[in-house]
Amino acid sequence: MSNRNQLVRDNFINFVGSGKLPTPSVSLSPANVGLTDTELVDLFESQVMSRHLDLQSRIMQKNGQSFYTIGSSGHEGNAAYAKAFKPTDMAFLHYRSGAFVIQRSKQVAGQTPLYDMLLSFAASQDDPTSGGRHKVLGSKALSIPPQTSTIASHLPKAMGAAYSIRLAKRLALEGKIPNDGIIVCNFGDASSNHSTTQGALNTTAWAAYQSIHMPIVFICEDNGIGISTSTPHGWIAANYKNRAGLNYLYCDGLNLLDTYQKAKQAEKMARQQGKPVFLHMRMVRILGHAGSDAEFVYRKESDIEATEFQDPLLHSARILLDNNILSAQEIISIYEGIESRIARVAQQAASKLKIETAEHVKQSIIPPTLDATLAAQYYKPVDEPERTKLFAHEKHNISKKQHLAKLLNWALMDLMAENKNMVMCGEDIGTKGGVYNVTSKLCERFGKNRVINTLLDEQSILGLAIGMAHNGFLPVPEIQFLAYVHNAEDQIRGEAATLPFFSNGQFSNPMVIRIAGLAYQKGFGGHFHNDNSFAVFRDIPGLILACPSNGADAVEMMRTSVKLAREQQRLVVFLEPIALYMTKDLHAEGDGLWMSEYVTPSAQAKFSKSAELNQKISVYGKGKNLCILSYGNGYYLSRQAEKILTEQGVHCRVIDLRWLAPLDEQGIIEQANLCENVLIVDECRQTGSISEALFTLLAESETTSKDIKISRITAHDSFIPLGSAAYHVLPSTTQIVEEALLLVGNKPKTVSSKSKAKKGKA
Ligand SMILES: Cc1ncc(C[n+]2csc(CCOP(=O)(O)OP(=O)(O)O)c2C)c(N)n1
Ligand SMILES: [Mg+2]
Repeated sequence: MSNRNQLVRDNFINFVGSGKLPTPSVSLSPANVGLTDTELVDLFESQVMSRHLDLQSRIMQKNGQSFYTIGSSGHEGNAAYAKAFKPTDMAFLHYRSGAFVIQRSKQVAGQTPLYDMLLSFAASQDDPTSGGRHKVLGSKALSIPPQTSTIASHLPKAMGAAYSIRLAKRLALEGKIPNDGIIVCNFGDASSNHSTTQGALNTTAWAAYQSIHMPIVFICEDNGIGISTSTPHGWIAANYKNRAGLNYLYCDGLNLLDTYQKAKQAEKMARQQGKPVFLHMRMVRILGHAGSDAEFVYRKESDIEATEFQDPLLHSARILLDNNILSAQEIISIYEGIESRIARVAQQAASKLKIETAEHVKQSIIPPTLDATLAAQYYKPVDEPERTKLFAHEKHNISKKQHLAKLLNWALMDLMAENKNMVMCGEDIGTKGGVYNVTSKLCERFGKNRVINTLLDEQSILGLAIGMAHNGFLPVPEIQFLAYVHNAEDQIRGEAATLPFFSNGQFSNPMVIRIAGLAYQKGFGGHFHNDNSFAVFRDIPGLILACPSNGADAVEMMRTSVKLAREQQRLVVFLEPIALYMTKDLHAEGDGLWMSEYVTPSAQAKFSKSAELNQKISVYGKGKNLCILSYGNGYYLSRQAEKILTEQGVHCRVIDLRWLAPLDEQGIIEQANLCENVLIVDECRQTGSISEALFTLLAESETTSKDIKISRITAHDSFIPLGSAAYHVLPSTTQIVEEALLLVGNKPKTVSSKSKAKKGKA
């Protein structure tokens, strides 16, 4: 043990032995706050366990047996509020919550928190939380979804989970969180400055301000510092004391009695009145930020010593002594007894198997398929009389061909009717029906509880969806434009996508995230409404990315996406090409070739059961001269090009990739192998676009025919300007024709050299 760790460990024994103990800031007795002597000793034991786990993790790290030493020292007071809440109150936790987890585990039979945490320090595959993938605090039995390292990113989902509790009741659904449950969510003082925290608190307060039931207790564990950066004195109180919609309480987190009392008050306010509480808790940080943190570089030794003297364990010892509950010797023997017990268990934990293969690491990237009965809990096909009512407003249109936006709207109408736990949320999706009418009439049919018009904050929209998914909903959030997902992408990348991985598949947050995007809007809107990059989704393990190019596919693919979420707990991003929403024609005005008839759910089910989970490419044409690989707008342009090429004697097949992650690799290679040439048409930027993956796939695959020539057309590495200038940086039908003719060896007839896009050749 390093000097400082040893010193903190020894100080406790010496100070308790000599009676040199810190002065309490409040004078309370256990009876005042409703705690018995035994309960107080029990809380103290949880604190000591948490402390010795921290010290042990550093011993293990020195021996090469542990790999993550951020601890809870100084924050052990969170044991007291763990006791104030029910173990079924879902808790989204800051990383300094060791004592909380230990205390909560005492409220649930059969728990072994010390062994479990030591297994996680040792990254053993027996670690019951993450299976050895990360040291995370979490437990299915304790209703604690594991949290990753990103500070503040758990607040939006905590807010969403809180909102979902009363929503479940209103919709008569049996949520995973009990109806009278509340949400507990703690975080640090420095984390409170993060925009993610601000967003989640603001959304909570915004809802509460309108008297919406938000049963949540946010606990700011204020130790006055974030790594090396001090929080201005008084900042947290000044900032949150008078915040509209939030109820501020303060407690001395070093004092178990004060903490328990205020936590009980907070609990009551949240549970009985459905009001959100901001519980500000004074803490200290002991043993530095983490094992590797050389605190003396940025703090004076006298400050460090003064902080160490405010050790919450010393404060607890004082309460036990002052109230004649334990003697100094009894306190010390609890301290030493727990220390040696943890050392023994640590040896056992360190000897347990680690993860030994890449396959094993990856096992929980994709969550397990849900038990069929559970998956069907809220699913029921809709009978014809009900559908007739549902579509009464469209009775004159329903049998006519329609464009993508309308068909998708109808598919959502049917899906909402079939899946009672499906809830949509997003900006302007309510009575307005969304910016492009895709959610038109849904709010009217299903009500404001199921089509939630949110405030303007993408992190909150996604957090709301994740939180609802934790409570058994099937959320379909909408991000209004692709460019606006980026300020919230961590909710998808760092939170939703990683949850099964870090929980060894025990937790999941299935959902379908609808995002309107891509370019070609006739020069309108400029870059942020024509964003042509989805690279941000392509490298997220386990995420499914769908992109339909036409209405018929949009209907089938949306049904598949919802089914993937409902039955396989999958996270799906559904990218909708805005420019094709209202497109009706393909080759000439009035030809109506880009419209389709609406296939009813029962008609689709008749095709075959597996067709519903079809994640394959689609193939148009049987030509062998050229295989065009594309998607979205690029596919639409390629279909135009195909007609021109056929007229010039070049016979094509045009592939719509449809599912951009994972790619239907086998289907792509099979089609490519049937042709002499392959042209990839990618409407996204050259760098980071899926054309890179397609080129690599064809180049790397041993099954790709050696004789195929491959070329690609992409957009320029540029943002999209307004007006006709947009088309200078985007692929066009003319370019596709030109490149195709060059590739197959025919001389191009119509070439527009100035709009030639970037391309690569194999
Ligand atoms: C989004 C994000 N930025 C930076 C970090 C690196 N980091 C980890 S902890 C921390 C300080 C957090 O301080 P505070 O919220 O006060 O919690 P404390 O460690 O004091 O309990 C920082 C900057 C991170 N984990 N996440
Ligand atoms: Mg702090």
